[in-house]
Amino acid sequence: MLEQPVTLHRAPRGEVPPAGAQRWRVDEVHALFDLPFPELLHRAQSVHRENFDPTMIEFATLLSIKTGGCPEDCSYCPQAARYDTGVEASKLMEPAEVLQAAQRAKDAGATRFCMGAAWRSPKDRDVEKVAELVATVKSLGLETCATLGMLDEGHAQTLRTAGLDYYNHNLDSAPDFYGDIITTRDYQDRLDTLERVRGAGVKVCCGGIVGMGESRLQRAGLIAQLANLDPYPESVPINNLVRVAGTPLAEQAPLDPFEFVRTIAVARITMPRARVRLSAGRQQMGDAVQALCFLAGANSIFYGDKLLTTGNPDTQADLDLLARLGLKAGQPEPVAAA
Ligand code: SAM
Ligand code: DTB
Ligand code: SF4
Repeated sequence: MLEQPVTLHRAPRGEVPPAGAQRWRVDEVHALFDLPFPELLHRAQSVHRENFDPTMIEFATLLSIKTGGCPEDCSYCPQAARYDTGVEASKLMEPAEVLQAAQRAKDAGATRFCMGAAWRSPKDRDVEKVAELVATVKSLGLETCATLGMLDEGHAQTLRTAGLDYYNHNLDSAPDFYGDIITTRDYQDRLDTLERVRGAGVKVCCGGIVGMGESRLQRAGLIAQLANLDPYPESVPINNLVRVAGTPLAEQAPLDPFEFVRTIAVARITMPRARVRLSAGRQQMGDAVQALCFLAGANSIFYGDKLLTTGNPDTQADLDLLARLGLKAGQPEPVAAA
């Protein structure tokens, strides 16, 4: 029998956790990352089964409703105006075009539709227009999600009223690595937006990117931040860096794929009832690694031939992969607590 030194769900020394919150210390999360691979996967799969039908995978389709020309300096991002990536800036899409794309996504089997805009933060009139898009997409019976940058007071409420189910705003990295990646806004700005989203009654979709040159301890730091949000996000996208020519991270050495799988497993263990999404980077990943991610507790993917500006596996390849693995597309809902 292996020694099992990792204690789950402990409060930080000397602190009483708020009611309902499960506090994770970074060293506890790091200890999960350090477990032998089969042990980590076994734990993650057990947690997954306790909380979800482990054969059900969410299909979320992305649409870039406003591409490129962004004033921010996120080192990974092809849409930052300051990097020469070949992405052309475009205006906000018209409702009829978005409706068509959402209908196509629905017909192809998606249940969630996420609209992304390359803004630092939207203006009031942008939010009004996106609210119209949200209502249009919602009328098709799809779950709606938007990612528009930082939100002001009132913006989240307007979107909620229009029918927004989720707002995506990622923490992206551990706090102590963040400054190496982005300088034009800080970690606290992100936390503030997440609080406004929560406050408006919109569900939170929040995750990060791995493979940007961070250490394992910093990956643990990112997961601890996410897991300690109170409550933790309903939806957690884990992105593997897509290395885009022209961005400062274009030449970053790829992350060991098993380390990506470990990140998914640790997210599942620390956020047992979240939808954990195997997000950007699938096109570069291979089927076997994706299968390991599902085993590690991923129960959502971005589905559609494109992410925002970069590629994603063809829809048919994903349908084939699910069939080969005996998985089914649907909306994973946490099972009732025993
Ligand atoms: N502009 C808004 C913002 O930054 O919040 C919304 C769109 S932004 C493209 C959404 C997320 O996409 C980022 O927070 C980041 O996690 C992810 N992302 C962007 N470029 C990526 C890349 N090259 N590889 C992996 N994930 C990426
Ligand atoms: C998220 O966490 N990943 C998505 C979505 N939320 C908006 C975006 C991935 C973008 C990958 C690079 C691109 O296609 O531009
Ligand atoms: Fe702009 Fe968002 Fe890209 Fe950062 S991640 S450069 S804010 S589009």
